[in-house]
Amino acid sequence: MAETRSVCCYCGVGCGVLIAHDGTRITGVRGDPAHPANYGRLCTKGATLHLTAQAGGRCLYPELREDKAGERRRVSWDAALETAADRFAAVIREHGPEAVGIYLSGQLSTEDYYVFNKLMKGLIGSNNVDTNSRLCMSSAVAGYKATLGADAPPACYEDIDQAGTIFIAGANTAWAHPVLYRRIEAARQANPQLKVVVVDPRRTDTAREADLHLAILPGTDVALFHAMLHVLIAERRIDADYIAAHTEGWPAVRDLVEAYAPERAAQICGVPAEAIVRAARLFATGPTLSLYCQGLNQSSHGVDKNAALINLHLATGQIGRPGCGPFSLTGQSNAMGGREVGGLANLLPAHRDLNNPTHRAEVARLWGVEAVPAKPGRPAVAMFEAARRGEIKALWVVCTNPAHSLPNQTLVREALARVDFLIVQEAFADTETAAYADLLLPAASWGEKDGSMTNSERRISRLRAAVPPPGEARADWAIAVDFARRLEDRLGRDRTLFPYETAEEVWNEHRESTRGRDLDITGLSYARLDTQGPQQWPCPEGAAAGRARLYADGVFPTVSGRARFHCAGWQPVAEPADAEYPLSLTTGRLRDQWHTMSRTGLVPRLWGHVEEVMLLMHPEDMAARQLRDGELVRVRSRRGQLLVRVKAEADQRTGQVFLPMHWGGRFMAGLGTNVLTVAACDAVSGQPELKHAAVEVEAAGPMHPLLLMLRGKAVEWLARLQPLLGQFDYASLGLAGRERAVVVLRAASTQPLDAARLARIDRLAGLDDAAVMSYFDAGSGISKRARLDSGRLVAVRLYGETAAQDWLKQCMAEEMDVSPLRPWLLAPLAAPPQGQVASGRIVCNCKNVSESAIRAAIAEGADLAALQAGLGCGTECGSCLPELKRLLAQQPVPA
Ligand SMILES: Nc1nc2c(c(=O)[nH]1)N[C@H]1C(S)=C(S)[C@@H](COP(=O)(O)OP(=O)(O)OC[C@H]3O[C@@H](n4cnc5c(=O)[nH]c(N)nc54)[C@H](O)[C@@H]3O)O[C@H]1N2
Ligand SMILES: Nc1nc2c(c(=O)[nH]1)N[C@H]1C(S)=C(S)[C@@H](COP(=O)(O)OP(=O)(O)OC[C@H]3O[C@@H](n4cnc5c(=O)[nH]c(N)nc54)[C@H](O)[C@@H]3O)O[C@H]1N2
Ligand code: SF4
Ligand SMILES: [Mo]
Repeated sequence: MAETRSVCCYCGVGCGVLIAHDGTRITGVRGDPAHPANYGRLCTKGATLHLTAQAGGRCLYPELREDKAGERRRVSWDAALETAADRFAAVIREHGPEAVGIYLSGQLSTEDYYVFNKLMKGLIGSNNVDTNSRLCMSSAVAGYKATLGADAPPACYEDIDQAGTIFIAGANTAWAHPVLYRRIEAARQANPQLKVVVVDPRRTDTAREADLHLAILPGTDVALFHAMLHVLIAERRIDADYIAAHTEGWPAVRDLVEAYAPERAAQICGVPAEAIVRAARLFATGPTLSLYCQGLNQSSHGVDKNAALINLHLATGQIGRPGCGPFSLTGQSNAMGGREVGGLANLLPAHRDLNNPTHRAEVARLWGVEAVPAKPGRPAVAMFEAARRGEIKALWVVCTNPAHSLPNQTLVREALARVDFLIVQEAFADTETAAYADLLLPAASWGEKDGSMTNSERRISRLRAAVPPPGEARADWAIAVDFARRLEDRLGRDRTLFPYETAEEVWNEHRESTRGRDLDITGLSYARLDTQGPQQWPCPEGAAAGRARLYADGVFPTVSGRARFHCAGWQPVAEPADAEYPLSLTTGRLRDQWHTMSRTGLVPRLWGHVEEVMLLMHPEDMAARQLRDGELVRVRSRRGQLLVRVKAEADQRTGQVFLPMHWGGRFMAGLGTNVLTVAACDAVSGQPELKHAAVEVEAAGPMHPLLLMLRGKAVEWLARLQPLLGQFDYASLGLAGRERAVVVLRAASTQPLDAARLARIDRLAGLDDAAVMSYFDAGSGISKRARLDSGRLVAVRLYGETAAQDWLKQCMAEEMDVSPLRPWLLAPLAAPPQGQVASGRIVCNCKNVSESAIRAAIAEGADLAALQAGLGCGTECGSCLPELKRLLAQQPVPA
């Protein structure tokens, strides 16, 4: 057994991990005590990474579909890449370099990113390379550049410990950046004076714990920030010296915010004027560290939102000092690295700009090519729109799942179907996008590849391979290099641009590109990262260490050396709610799932927190529509519709509903959450408004429910049940259990299922022989089946009535001997008569503690310490601490 040091592949916190393995198999994972991002901590997702590595479901071999109507078949790597190079070369020759596109991901390593970017801009000769960071960080990038002059978060994690006010805007840090949130909790304990302000339309776990929560109306952040500046000016809380010495553009902004008196902003934002004033005062008291994420970025005015918040920091001089600064939290593990190498359609390596001729010339010289094309490529949404129009004929999707995550899925699916040649380079086989691939290329993934990633605080960590990749999977950069050399042949060039044999060689070239730039890392090397651990940029040659904070000297990387105030008024969302679609839909993350669930969706215990997709809605909005808690509803937008269960949630404001982003066509019937969302983008950053769409919700009407539960290997059952989803109006696939999985299909249809269809389902589930328990009532149509193996339930199918689903699921998950319960297994009972109670939803994942156990202990007078001591919950990763406190507080929630 051995341990290999690497980093978590999920979020931008960038936690260090120690991967336990035997050289061929990953057996465990723990937080790296020496890593400065987490000092040994991990959240629920990081702590279960080894389970995702063991789950199976991987892409193992290249697969090629010769013609669109046919099936994909296994081919050799050589055949796969020869075909790919032929097809790309043919499109380039016939239709020009702009007829091909590459769509990358912030979860690739810096080295992967570097090679793909060079392949498109240096060899193919267009800039049609973009990434899912367009959906995630592009407004933050543009916001930084518009104000501070460069795309660099100026603060660091240590600032959390030193802040006087933490201003969290549009971020649910408790769920989306949990290990950072643990650090905020620790800072509050150490400093009771520390104040936390949260700006979020929803009362999230993050908002609930704040000293001040501003539940603003969606999309009104700019008005709020301007009003805060208005208050700061009126109360003389600005730093006039800092403004005079280090900024430009102040008079225009000062005049602009005159119109944003708190009383007026209160009307726009839907929060009391006094709350705005209080927020402004806390901001000025400081030192204020702002943490922000998708509530600002995913907006048709995302750049204005980012920049208006940065204005507040400039006006109060709160930047470049300990404990303060505008700190954009990055979403994915290596969104930062992608930005460093310029892996977006409008950027070039080392924070260079495509529209700057000097920058283009520098990059061309560095790469040894004649020129880098001047015309910007297509950003993500536009790339898929072009594909749908037939303008992009060959498309290569790497490490992202656009058939789930892009807005307006109906159009995205049409685009994927229309492309002449689609390459999907994936680690997992069954994603929504992989289904469309003409060529599926198996990628090595977490724990199997070498390279580097940069986290939110500009800290570069090494990714290290613990085990070899499964099957014939290969590292992403190596696949790109192999392809690129073959394309060089076909385009009549020598094989010169891609000489790399190792990730380190790629990284060294990237390092050279940063020389003299704001992110200069010429002082670093793989060897230094290996011996001294993760390092922050910049770290130029000769530097003893990287720089923790930027702009301490008040000099900014702009032409004048001054930071620029950004002057733009508030504007409404792209698709305001109206009479026809009166509700505002927002979408976002759950604590224990990662994006499109290709990884987390395979781990039973990560389903314990939320088992089924739910639309969260305020009880008053439900009452107005005569909806009952838990009933199936139809959510409609101008672009599509979806059937989901509705859940009463007083933490929503009236007029607003929330859907998690995690369910797509693989885990539910239909195209998932993004069938509803709108592709309206920020005019500057190109980032779509995933945080707001106008919808209406209505009862789905009477339905015939079906429940199918199967014990066994999760990936196998998921793959077999997936084709059933489309046969129902509503269907949601999920897992339960802990060591052994129970796969659960919850479905319903408006028309009754005929006997033949039920029989087919029973056959698929192994419930079709004489040995099964069976119940059928011809009058009601209710029919049920169950199979026992040594007294344990291995398969259950209920149709027409599903009252017993929770306790049956519990019996299966716990592999309980149900022989004594035999007479009741198929009865319409919400609980078995012997008082055996289902433990229900799991709150603490690490210690497997259910909500009902926690509630019972609280009823007996337990406080947090007693819960931790008695049940063990909240003692390991801490991700459930906010929820434990919420259950303890139990205060009635005002509407
Ligand atoms: N568990 C988990 N963690 C993750 C991820 C995951 O999939 N799962 N993904 C990672 C990635 S890539 C990202 S980008 C981050 C995202 O991290 P976050 O941005 O923190 O998470 P979200 O849930 O997308 O959205 C944050 C909040 O924005 C609020 N919001 C909506 N509209 C507005 C608005 O107009 N103004 C304001 N102020 N707030 C608004 C929503 O109510 C929501 O609570 O999470 C990262 N971490
Ligand atoms: N409605 C709505 N939609 C959203 C959002 C939202 O808040 N609301 N958020 C947006 C944001 S911020 C983001 S970041 C995107 C995320 O959206 P996606 O990028 O589409 O989501 P992931 O599931 O992370 O996709 C990553 C894919 O890469 C695969 N993979 C994992 N490791 C490797 C590897 O090493 N190599 C390769 N080649 N493949 C690998 C995984 O199996 C997975 O299928 O979603 C966006 N979409
Ligand atoms: S906070 Fe969780 S998901 Fe993010 S890097 Fe750390 S362990 Fe991974
Ligand atoms: Mo993201």
